[in-house]
Amino acid sequence: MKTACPLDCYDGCSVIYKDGSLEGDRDHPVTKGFLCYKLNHYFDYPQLQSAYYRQEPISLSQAIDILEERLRGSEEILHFRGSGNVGKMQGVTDLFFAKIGATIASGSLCDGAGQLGIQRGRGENLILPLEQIAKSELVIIWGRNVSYTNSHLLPYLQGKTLVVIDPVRIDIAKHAQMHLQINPRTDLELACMLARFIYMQNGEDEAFIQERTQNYDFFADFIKEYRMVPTVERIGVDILEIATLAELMQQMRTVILVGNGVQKYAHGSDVLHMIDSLAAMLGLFGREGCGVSFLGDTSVGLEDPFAVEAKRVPKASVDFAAFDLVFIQASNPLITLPQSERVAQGLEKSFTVVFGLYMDETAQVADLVIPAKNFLQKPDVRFSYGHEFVHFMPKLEERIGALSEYELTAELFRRFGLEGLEREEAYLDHFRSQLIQDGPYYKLPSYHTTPYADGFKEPFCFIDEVEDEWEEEEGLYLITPKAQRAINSQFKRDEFLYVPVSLGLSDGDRVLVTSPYGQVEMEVRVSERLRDNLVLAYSGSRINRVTPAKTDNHGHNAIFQEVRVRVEPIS
Ligand SMILES: Nc1nc2c(c(=O)[nH]1)N[C@H]1C(S)=C(S)[C@@H](COP(=O)(O)OP(=O)(O)OC[C@H]3O[C@@H](n4cnc5c(=O)[nH]c(N)nc54)[C@H](O)[C@@H]3O)O[C@H]1N2
Ligand SMILES: Nc1nc2c(c(=O)[nH]1)N[C@H]1C(S)=C(S)[C@@H](COP(=O)(O)OP(=O)(O)OC[C@H]3O[C@@H](n4cnc5c(=O)[nH]c(N)nc54)[C@H](O)[C@@H]3O)O[C@H]1N2
Ligand code: SF4
Ligand SMILES: [Mo]
Repeated sequence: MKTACPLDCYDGCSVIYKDGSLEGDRDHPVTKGFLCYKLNHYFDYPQLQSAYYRQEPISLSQAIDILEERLRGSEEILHFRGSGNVGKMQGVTDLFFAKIGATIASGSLCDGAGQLGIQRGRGENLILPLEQIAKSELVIIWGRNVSYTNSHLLPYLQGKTLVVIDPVRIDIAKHAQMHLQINPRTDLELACMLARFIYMQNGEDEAFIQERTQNYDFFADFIKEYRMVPTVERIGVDILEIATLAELMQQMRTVILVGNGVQKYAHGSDVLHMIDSLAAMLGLFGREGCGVSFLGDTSVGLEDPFAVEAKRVPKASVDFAAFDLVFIQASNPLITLPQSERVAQGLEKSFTVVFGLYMDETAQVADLVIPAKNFLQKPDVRFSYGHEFVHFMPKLEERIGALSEYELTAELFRRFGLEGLEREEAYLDHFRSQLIQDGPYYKLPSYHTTPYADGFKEPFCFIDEVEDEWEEEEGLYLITPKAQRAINSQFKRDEFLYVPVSLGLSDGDRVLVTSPYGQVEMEVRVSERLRDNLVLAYSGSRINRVTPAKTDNHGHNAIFQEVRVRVEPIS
């Protein structure tokens, strides 16, 4: 039987389920027969076998009784839904929480800043289909660690000219023709310098600019405001490398694969808007073998039956202490939210319910833990931000003692005497009816072989100002990207602090990492892949003890890397 991986990943693999084991779907254009560590080891990580009240096992029906009683007795309720499973049916719980007047945590811990920057230019963040990546000549991998987070794309990159832009010498950089190992947080400046070279060489696509864009003159004035010598110095790479890349981009069919890495900063949306503006200047949109691919917006043209009106607070800076009851679903905020100490204090003050798969850190401190069914035990449908394919996930296993998101919602509707919940199949059909069917596959409603070939909704709007209060600060930059064998806090985490050789530390040393937001003790691994001014700790480690519980300039997205840290050996 076919299903799909439920994890928050570009690849959205198609999975064959046979006699209780999981295999990659050989016929699928993305999956090509292999899965990654996470799904290959899915059953090695023990899932909850019971509900718990204050750490004592209880029955599922007792757990729901307690939940009901607590919900009825609470005035301020927060629904906090993460991305432990990205199936669409996760959203069904919003229907209940909106009906009882709860606040819903929204905004993004992830790609929200970049998404906004793209919308400001192109209007919509359409997914770049794989066929266009296949037709490209030059692929610029910009702040995306494809070998770890997007490994099914690797076959599509063979034979291309590869350029990597990343402060870390990531694996794919070894196979690249160029690696611009820039200083962290200088992507906007780099895109600006590339645009300057193209402008000076009259390399822009005049017809495209004329027909499809507005305000190009403002953009041209704006990029001239950045003085070349100090800007290149700040970026920290040779000016010749920048000039060479600008030339390659003018000569070749170019695809830019931008990842999450560039936008974990206060001005994250401006970074994507600038990269998009650089691409628009070259006419890379709506053209074969060209385009900018970020984490694509799967909601374009999709009517979501779970969209609700509710009070909202941004996830990154949420104050759990302000709520009597916090209902956490598919998330492990004690590890994945910034400023962990603040998260812990907030959760301590509220009645915390965790609805999840594992006895993770947050479940360990929760008052009530309700086991969720895993992706094999409930029907669902998943979209992916990395390609156009949509997968249905039938229910393949029976499971008692756990609930699906739909089942919990239905039970709460019943207990609270609410109306308006449709049958589970009706929601799945609702999604199905909006998809494009292409042979054996379903594709996104917004799928187009060459996105933007018919133009943008409004003419492309170039960036012409930037709000950024960056200042030179004491301390090391913190890079906190995705680990190879984990999905954020799930599966095999990597707990080390990676430091450059220049710090004079050795493998196994213990250090105290400090920032204005907290501190954490970590074990060191020395890495030759890092620039001297940065340290690296993966998502899923305890590094969020030092990251800021703040949002980007638009009050929406987390800014995990907007921080400098001190690293001191512990003797
Ligand atoms: N194996 C694995 N796969 C995953 C995940 C996981 O946890 N593990 N998580 C999933 C999720 S939720 C997401 S959002 C995606 C994200 O996946 P990616 O888009 O790959 O994002 P990151 O791993 O956060 O960062 C990617 C790269 O950005 C670089 N970087 C950091 N700061 C900067 C900077 O200032 N400038 C530039 N140019 N580069 C920078 C980092 O060194 C890193 O190589 O991955 C998904 N896939
Ligand atoms: N330092 C640092 N922090 C980061 C990031 C980073 O790069 N660096 N990345 C951020 C990003 S991009 C993201 S997307 C977030 C993700 O952070 P989270 O949303 O917290 O996601 P996970 O850690 O993947 O999942 C947490 C829990 O989901 C539960 N779960 C899994 N499947 C199901 C299910 O089917 N149903 C239910 N009810 N629960 C389930 C499991 O119990 C698991 O413990 O982390 C953010 N935090
Ligand atoms: S985590 Fe990503 S690469 Fe791994 S099986 Fe799931 S979709 Fe595929
Ligand atoms: Mo994410």
